[in-house]
This record gives sequence, structure tokens and C-alpha cells, in this order.
Amino acid sequence: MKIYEYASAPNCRRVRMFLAEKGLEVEYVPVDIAKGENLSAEFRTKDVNAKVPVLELEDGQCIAESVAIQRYFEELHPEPALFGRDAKEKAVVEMWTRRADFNMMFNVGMCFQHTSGVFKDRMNVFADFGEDAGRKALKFFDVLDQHLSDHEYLAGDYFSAADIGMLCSMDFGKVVNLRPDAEKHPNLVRWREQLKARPSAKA
Ligand SMILES: N[C@@H](CCC(=O)N[C@@H](CS)C(=O)NCC(=O)O)C(=O)O
Repeated sequence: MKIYEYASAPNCRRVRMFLAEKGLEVEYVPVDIAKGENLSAEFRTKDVNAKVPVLELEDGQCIAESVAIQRYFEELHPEPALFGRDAKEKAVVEMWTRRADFNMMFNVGMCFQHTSGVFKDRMNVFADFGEDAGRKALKFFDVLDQHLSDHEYLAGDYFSAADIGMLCSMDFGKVVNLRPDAEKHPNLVRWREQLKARPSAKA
């Protein structure tokens, strides 16, 4: 079993942090997305979208999508539960996981891809769209700050995969100067520092 990944990519960090929380070790195979190694015909046989991370099982089955990879390991190693323990927790973690993807990862990612020029060799770039996505991510910082004013973690009083997804997405915002402001977002900064103190945050 191995995971194809690019160390500084947020969705790869999301899987590494999850596995560290579970105490699991998997072989990692670096794929340099900056050099476009993920765009090769061979890599496309592993993921039709040509993205990392991809988990390749012993029988050759490839599983792309960071959350799908996390769910595979959650099923095999249920403790500690990171996607919730009962129907209500599972739904709440799912809700926040989707928000991490659609409200944070998508906007931060689009801001990076459409304003940095790093991927201009492989996509059409619309700077206005990227700037607008950046503004949407910043607005979502406000929403998160409000939510975290009376919740310890995103899903409530327990740490979950939703926290991992949101942290990795939000931290990636630094590359396009999207950062929470300690004065404007004290609750969000408190939550981030709390997560960063976990050994898994360094994975
Ligand atoms: N929804 C996918 C997104 C995967 C994704 O966007 N991966 C990025 C790195 S974080 C990538 O491979 N980018 C290379 C490219 O777009 O060429 C997931 O959660 O794994």
C-alpha cells in the first residue's frame, strides 16, 4: 500500500495528519505537481483527475480524494473515531467536512490557482475570479470565528476530521496572503493554535 503525494499540498497534508491521529504509517511516493508529474498518462491511470493524494492498495485499486482515503482508514481503524461516533455526530462532522471543502478549500485553491500563475501552463487563468474567491475565503473566516466563539472544535466539543480539513485548507491560504487576523478572529486563532499543538499537525 502506498500514497502518492506532494508534501506541501493541503489535501496531502490532510491525509498525513489524519493518519498521524490514527497512529498509522504508510509508504509515501512523492509526485512533483509543480513539475507536472501528476499530468502524465501513467498517473492519470491512478486518478482520472490527475490530482494528489492517491492511495494505491496492494491489489492495484487506487483511491483518490483525500476524504475517501480518510474514510477507508476510518473503516479499518475506527479508533479514535474522527468522523463521529453516532448518527448525529457523523452528520455534523460531514456537514463541516463539506464546508471545509466548499467554503474554504475551494476558495483558497481557486485564489491560488487564478492569482499566483503557478498553474498557468495547465489551465485558463481568470484573475478576477481568483480575487473574488480570496474575498469569499476571508468572509468565511468571519463565519468560523463566530461559530468557534461557543464551540471548542468545529463539530462541538470533540476533535474530528472536519477540523483537519478546515485547518489544512485555511493554512494553505498563507501562500496567497489569506490569514486570520488575531484581533478580528480571536476564536479562529485560538482554535488554530489548539490544533497546531497536536503532534499530528506536524505530519
Ligand atoms: N478533491 C481532491 C482535490 C485534490 C487536489 O486538488 N490536489 C491538488 C493538490 S492539494 C493537486 O493535485 N493539484 C495538481 C494539479 O491541479 O495539477 C482531494 O480532496 O483530494
